[in-house]
Amino acid sequence: MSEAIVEIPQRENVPSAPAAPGAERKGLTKKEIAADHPTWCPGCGDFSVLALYFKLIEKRKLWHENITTVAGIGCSSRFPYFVQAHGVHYIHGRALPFATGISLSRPDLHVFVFGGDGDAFSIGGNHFNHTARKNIKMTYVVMDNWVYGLTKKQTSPTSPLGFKSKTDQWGAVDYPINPMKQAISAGATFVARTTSTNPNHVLAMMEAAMDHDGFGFIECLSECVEFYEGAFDAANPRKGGVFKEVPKDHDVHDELAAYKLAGVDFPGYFGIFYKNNKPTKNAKEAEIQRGMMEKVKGLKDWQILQKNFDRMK
Ligand SMILES: Cc1ncc(C[n+]2csc(CCOP(=O)(O)OP(=O)(O)O)c2C)c(N)n1
Ligand code: SF4
Ligand SMILES: [Mg+2]
Repeated sequence: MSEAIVEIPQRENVPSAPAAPGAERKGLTKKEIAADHPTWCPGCGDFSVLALYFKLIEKRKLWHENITTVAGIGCSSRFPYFVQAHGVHYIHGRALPFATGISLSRPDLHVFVFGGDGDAFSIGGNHFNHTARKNIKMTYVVMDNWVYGLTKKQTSPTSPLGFKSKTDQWGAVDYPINPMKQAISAGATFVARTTSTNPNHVLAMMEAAMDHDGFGFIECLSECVEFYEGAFDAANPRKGGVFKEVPKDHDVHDELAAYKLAGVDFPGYFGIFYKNNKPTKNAKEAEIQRGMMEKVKGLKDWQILQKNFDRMK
C-alpha cells in the first residue's frame, strides 16, 4: 500500500465492539446512552422509538464510538440530541446524503438515520430515492405521523385526503404518497413497516434492518398527539384497532408481492415486506479502491498526483 492512501477497513455486517485485548466490555446502560431529556410533547409516539433505539444499543452491545445517529429537521429529527453518542442534526431533508458520506467513509460504523415524513418524502424526497437505488448501507427509520409536527400542522406528503391543516383548511386535496411503495420501487433492499405502539415489533424491525447489508428502510407510524391525535388508532388494538402482521406465507424476496402488500388499505400490514441481497455501493466502492491501491502500490503521493494529471491531459 502506498503511504499516500489510508486503508479502508472491511465492513462487518454487524458493528463489533473493539474490546481491549483480553478485556470484556460491558454493554452500555440506558443511563449511559441517554443525553438530554426529550423535548417532545407528552404522549408523542417518538418517545417509544427513542426508548427502543436505546434498547437496541443495549442489546446489541454497541459502544459510544460505534453509534452514529443522523437526522434532518423536524420533531422526530431532534432524535440525535437525545442520544449520548456521535450524531448529527443536519439540514432539513439532507440527512441521507450526510449519512451516505459517513457510511461510505467509515465502514466500521453502522449508521442510523431517524426523521419525519416531511423530511423524508417532501424536501428530502429526491435524496430518499437516490440513497435507496444506490443501496447505501444504513438503517433509515421514518417516524411517520402524517403531518408536519415541528412547524405546527401543515399537510405532509403522507397526510390522507381531506386532512385539515394550516395549509389545507378545507382538507387536503393532494393524493398522499405510499412510503412502502415508494421505497420498494426506488430500490430499497430492506423495507419494513411498524408502529410505535408495538414496542417489541419496533425493536425486531430495527434489529432486522441493522443486520441487513444494504439500505434498510422502516416506516414507523408514530402519533403526533398535538396535531394529529388518533391518526393510527385503527392500527392499535388498545384503541379498538387491529395490528395485522405480514402473512406467514408472504415471500419477502418477491417484489411484486411486497408492492401489493403495500397497497392494502390502512391500517394494512406490519412486518418485513421486502428484502433483496444485492451488493451495496459500499462494497462496490471498496472493490474499486482495492484495485486502485494495487495499481499505485509503492508510489509516492506526488507520483500518484502526476499520474492523475497525465491521465487528464
Ligand atoms: C429548508 C427548510 N424548509 C423548511 C423548514 C421548516 N420546517 C422545519 S421542520 C419541517 C417539517 C417537519 O415535518 P416532518 O419531517 O414530518 O417532522 P415532524 O416534525 O412531523 O416529526 C419544516 C417544513 C426548514 N427548517 N428548512
Ligand atoms: S408536535 Fe407532535 S410530533 Fe412534535 S413533539 Fe409534539 S406530539 Fe410529537
Ligand atoms: Mg411528520
